[in-house]
Amino acid sequence: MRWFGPNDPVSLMDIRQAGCTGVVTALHHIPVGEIWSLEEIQKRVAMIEKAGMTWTVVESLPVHEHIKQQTGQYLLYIDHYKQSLHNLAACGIRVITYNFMPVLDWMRTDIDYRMPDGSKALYFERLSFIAFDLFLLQRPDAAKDYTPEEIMQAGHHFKAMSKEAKEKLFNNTLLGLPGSDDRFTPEMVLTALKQYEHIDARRLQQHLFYFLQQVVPVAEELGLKMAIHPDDPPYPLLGLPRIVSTEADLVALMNAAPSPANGLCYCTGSLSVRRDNDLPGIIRRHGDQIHFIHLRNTKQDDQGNFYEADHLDGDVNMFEVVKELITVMQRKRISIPMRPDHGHQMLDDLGKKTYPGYSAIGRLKGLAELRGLEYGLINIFYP
Ligand code: DNO
Repeated sequence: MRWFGPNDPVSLMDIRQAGCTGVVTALHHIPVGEIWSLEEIQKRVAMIEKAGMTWTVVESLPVHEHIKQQTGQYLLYIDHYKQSLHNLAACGIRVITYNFMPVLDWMRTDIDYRMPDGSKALYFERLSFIAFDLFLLQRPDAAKDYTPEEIMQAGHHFKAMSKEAKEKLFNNTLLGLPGSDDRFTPEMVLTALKQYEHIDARRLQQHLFYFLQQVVPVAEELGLKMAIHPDDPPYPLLGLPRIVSTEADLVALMNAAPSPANGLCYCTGSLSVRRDNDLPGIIRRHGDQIHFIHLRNTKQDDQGNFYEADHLDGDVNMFEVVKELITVMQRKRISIPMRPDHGHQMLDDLGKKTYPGYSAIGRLKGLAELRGLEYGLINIFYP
């Protein structure tokens, strides 16, 4: 399971009791771009080992915005990145997750979406998102990205919202920005977006390829596995390019720096929001390059709204996905680290404040279901 570090309200013991042996974490207190020192890494390793588990995956070693934009000190930040990889390898950590999404990481409009059973899920509502973009952020040129029909509907939707609802929408939408404990103003967000004014998808892709060509050989030499996380959701937002959304994107980035070290964080929750992504097929075709697995389900309607469904429910055929993953692991005789991604806020967690999607009980439930599925499949196909 993922652990956000000593300030995470979900403790290492909670994670252990959920049945985990490996922990996924990051040094969130180190500013993006700075070197992760041996001392800081070792301290974290010791904390996790004291709790009877091991730190198996880094999520994330974040990529500085200057690297994505190829501006300012980007060469220095790439050197720092390599040094952090050296230090992580020296501490025995092998899998490094990162993403190449400009400005925002994940994006949802509602983090308290009520399920019929009273539990809460994360939700992306397209009209709310359009209303945020047009009327709260007031991004110049935003209207170009939507149809007249969508703009009209978003206008009605926005008018019907209370002042509190608007404020909540604004804050929720910006939770995926790094440093989200701070309050953002529309001006701050618009300034960040402006940095990408002249960077289209092609250019951003070249920046990613350059980064990979620099970093992957180092990772390979150190015996590390790099795992890029797909865009969430997997399409352009707020005028920003997104280049890790489709199978073709994944193939292009793997071909840009061919190496066993240049691989994927296979995230079903992110990839499934595009209906043209063939999830089991991606495993069949690229299983050798999957270094880390996020299992999560989504349920989408025809308007493009989606919520995070129970792990075994929703649009992802989890049976097929887990079956394909087991096939890869059995063929290669390896175990690929997996974590249940997100979970509903439920039971005692309803009164607690945790990172959106990362309460304990919902993830524990997801993990238990996924392990049951895996156990059943292994016993049927590989008795
Ligand atoms: C959200 C996560 C992402 C992920 C990063 C990886 O819940 O899946 O924030 O950790 O994109 O770099």
